[in-house]
Amino acid sequence: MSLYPEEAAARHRAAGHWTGELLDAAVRRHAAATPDRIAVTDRTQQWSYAELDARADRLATGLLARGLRKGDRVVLQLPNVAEFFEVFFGALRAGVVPVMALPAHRRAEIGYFCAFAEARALFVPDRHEGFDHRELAAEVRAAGPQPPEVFVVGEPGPFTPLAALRAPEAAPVADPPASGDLAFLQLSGGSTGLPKLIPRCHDDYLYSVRASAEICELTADSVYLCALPAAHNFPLSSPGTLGVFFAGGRVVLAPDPSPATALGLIARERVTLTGVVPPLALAWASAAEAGAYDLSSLELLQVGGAKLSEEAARRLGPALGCRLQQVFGMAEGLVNYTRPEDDERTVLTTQGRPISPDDEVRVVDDQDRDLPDGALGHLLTRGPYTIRGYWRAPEHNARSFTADGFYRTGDLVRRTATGHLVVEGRAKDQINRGGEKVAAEEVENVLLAHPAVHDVSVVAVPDPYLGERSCAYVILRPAADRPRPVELKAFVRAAGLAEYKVPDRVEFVDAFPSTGIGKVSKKDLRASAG
Ligand code: AMP
Ligand code: DBH
Repeated sequence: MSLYPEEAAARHRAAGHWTGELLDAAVRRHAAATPDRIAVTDRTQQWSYAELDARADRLATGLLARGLRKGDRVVLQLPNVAEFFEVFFGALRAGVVPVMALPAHRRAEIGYFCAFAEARALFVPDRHEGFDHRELAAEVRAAGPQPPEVFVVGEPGPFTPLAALRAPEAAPVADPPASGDLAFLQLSGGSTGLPKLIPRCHDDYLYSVRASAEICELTADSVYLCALPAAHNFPLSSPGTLGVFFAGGRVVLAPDPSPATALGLIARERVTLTGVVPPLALAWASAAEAGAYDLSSLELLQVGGAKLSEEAARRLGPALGCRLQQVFGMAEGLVNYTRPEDDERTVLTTQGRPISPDDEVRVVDDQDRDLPDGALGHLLTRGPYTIRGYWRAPEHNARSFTADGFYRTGDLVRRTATGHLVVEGRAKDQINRGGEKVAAEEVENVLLAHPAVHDVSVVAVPDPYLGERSCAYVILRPAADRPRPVELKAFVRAAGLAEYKVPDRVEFVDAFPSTGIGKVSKKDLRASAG
């Protein structure tokens, strides 16, 4: 099944955007040309391109030997360890499709991904940040009708160690994937009750990675610090780890993004670029201003995932002694960058312009009528690396895409005369908690199941550190004893949702403000937060 209309695919090939190569082709190339160059460094390991390439091949062979087939899905929940890329590339080479879960996900998310994607396998660490992922895997297995086989990086407990999946010798893949095939399923921050899966193919993703590497001027001397979770679209592809592998550079994996760890790694590993979300950038800036870190190798700090204020933007370059780049992207596709040639004002006050000359950007009013530059409107986009639909979600797709295939991003933007975009807000029902997206409906659905809750509305409230935090406005059932806010938070946690989705605040109200047509007015709720 093709992910793009044939006419569009042919155009992207003719333009040279889609090359027919697989996403990991560069790893194989570098392994042949410069086998001993280091590809990836984590807390305890250092793998050359030859080693990464060989491990990926052995893992692909191992997956097929276990009976997995091209097109089968697996859920990948690994933190920033070198094995993340062994499994990711190994799966891609076998044509097995990883679902890119985050380490912060818990029973609700992982269980849903496994069930919805009919996953054959689940990859987890033993423990990460004090949490035992083997226990999570056991709960997921107990809940589903077709439990995935669990592979563990580290102490396997009752499950299979990753080492057992590595074939002793790599064998050629009999039925290799094609560049237009589904390569992996990326996650959407979402605005609906259940998270959406984003089907990306080799052609579209590789184009975004390759073009990003060019825009960011990556070379074989680039050293990228991956401080955000490796599975996230920003550090994976903008240009991220895949961009660095494409250029033949080195990826340094930070076990956590704290200033001490990250700035220490930048100094020790002579990191040249990294990408972070705004609150993290500011925490690093404070630590750099206070501490004695040698950050002289750092050339570029990328900031994206949530809006960076002009005031914060002004601080970052001087504090970290490097150039700033704003990145406004989405796992569905479109990515915007400020460029090295942009003037200072543009870098400080816009979220960049699209990667590709063939990215189509429309800014429209509520009736989908195009607006002139400078006007605030809904951002719609279509292009050589923006999906045409979520995976297995026809009803949702009818709402999220126009009839002619533009993705409705849910972002409210202005376009400048130079084609740069300024993100001014959001129309989608989501909280952007410092780059971590929370779908209001997902949290509302959980709270509605609480016996004392009659109705609930989860909205974003401004926060000086994260930009936004979440607040749940709750109407109680008439006879209910008023639960304490911590009890409702614990209820969300107990339902198995990731910690970042637990409402930061809970407020009890008698009624919700309503819009003219009787819908809850989240705008008025947000305004009442104070
Ligand atoms: P997702 O669809 O989950 O990949 O999240 C992408 C969304 O993150 C975008 O649609 C924006 O709402 C938000 N976003 C990403 N980068 C930026 C940025 N630089 N400024 C403002 N919002 C951003
Ligand atoms: O927030 C995002 O999803 C994001 C931000 C910057 C992204 O997907 C990207 C760059 O590619």
